[in-house]
Amino acid sequence: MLDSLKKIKIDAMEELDRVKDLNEVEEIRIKYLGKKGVLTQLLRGMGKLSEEERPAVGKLANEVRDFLEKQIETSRIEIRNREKEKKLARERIDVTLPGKKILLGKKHPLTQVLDEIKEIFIGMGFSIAEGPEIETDEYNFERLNLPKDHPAREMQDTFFITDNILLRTQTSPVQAHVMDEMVPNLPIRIIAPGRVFRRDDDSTHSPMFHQVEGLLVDENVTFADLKGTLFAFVRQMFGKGVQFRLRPSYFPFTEPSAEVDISCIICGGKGCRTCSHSGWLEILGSGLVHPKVLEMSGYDSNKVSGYAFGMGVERITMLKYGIDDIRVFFENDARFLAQF
Ligand code: 2U9
Repeated sequence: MLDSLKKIKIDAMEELDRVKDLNEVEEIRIKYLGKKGVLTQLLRGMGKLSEEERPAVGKLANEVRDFLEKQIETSRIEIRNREKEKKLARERIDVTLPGKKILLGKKHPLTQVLDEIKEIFIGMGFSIAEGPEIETDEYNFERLNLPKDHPAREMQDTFFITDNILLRTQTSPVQAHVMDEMVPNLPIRIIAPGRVFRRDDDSTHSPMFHQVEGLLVDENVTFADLKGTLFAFVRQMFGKGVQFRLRPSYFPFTEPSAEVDISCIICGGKGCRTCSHSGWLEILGSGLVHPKVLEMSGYDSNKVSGYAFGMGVERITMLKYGIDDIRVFFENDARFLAQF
């Protein structure tokens, strides 16, 4: 029996030397170590052995089994390594193939336009001021010459939180805070970009939208300064060829007040649906700061004057890109956003 065990070991080793793939290794394992395998069968016959013979045969049988198990595992590892090397030798990296495109996110169109607006005013010496989106009635309305019973409050249907706390309807309270901090220093030259909230909801009005409002306060500020600044802005924003006009208007916080129109950038001024066939597009409101507004912050309106303006970022973006529904900005549809 000892001889048979030695023979099994030699036969199995010879067969293992010739294997070509993992399947053949498995066949050898089953043939020798499987339930009906040669070694297993032989061990079953051990019962017939005498007490003296048994320990030596048992010892050798265990050794042969351990040895074969190790050899089988070694063969497996060798075959896997050989296959890996063959695969690597076959594989060639084609450096002329186009690379995989990495999808990069980009800025939302409103952020792009807001950044452009900021850049233009920063270029003209303005600083950026920011403030809270939740405001008091005092700063959102009263300090802008809109007392509690003022009819112009109707123009800004408001989300009130309590009688005196509200979601700001404009960014003007930011400018009022800045004036409080600055008084009596001059000049004030700021823009206040940010989110504002009104109870409005249709294709051109959203309950949340973005404004940029500007304020300049100094000695001897005139309407000509306002016109020059806004004209410079319009030319940088919409191009050199665009026409520009001021139209008298009314705001409680400016006097006199004017709306700014540009020649329609869709039809060039000939008249189309976007400009309601007028040839003009209203893009911002403006005026000289009302003396009462200056006085409420502690400035002497006999010595100091200022101009202010305001624009809706959504409206500017819609006009710039010919978008006719404000809601697309907030729907997060990648097909829309990918176009910018
Ligand atoms: C202070 C004093 C005056 C800001 C101004 C406008 C004119 C204006 C609208 C444009 C479209 C708001 O987004 S919109 O609906 N704004 O027309 N805003 S003057 O005047 C100020 C601001 C702060 C202390």
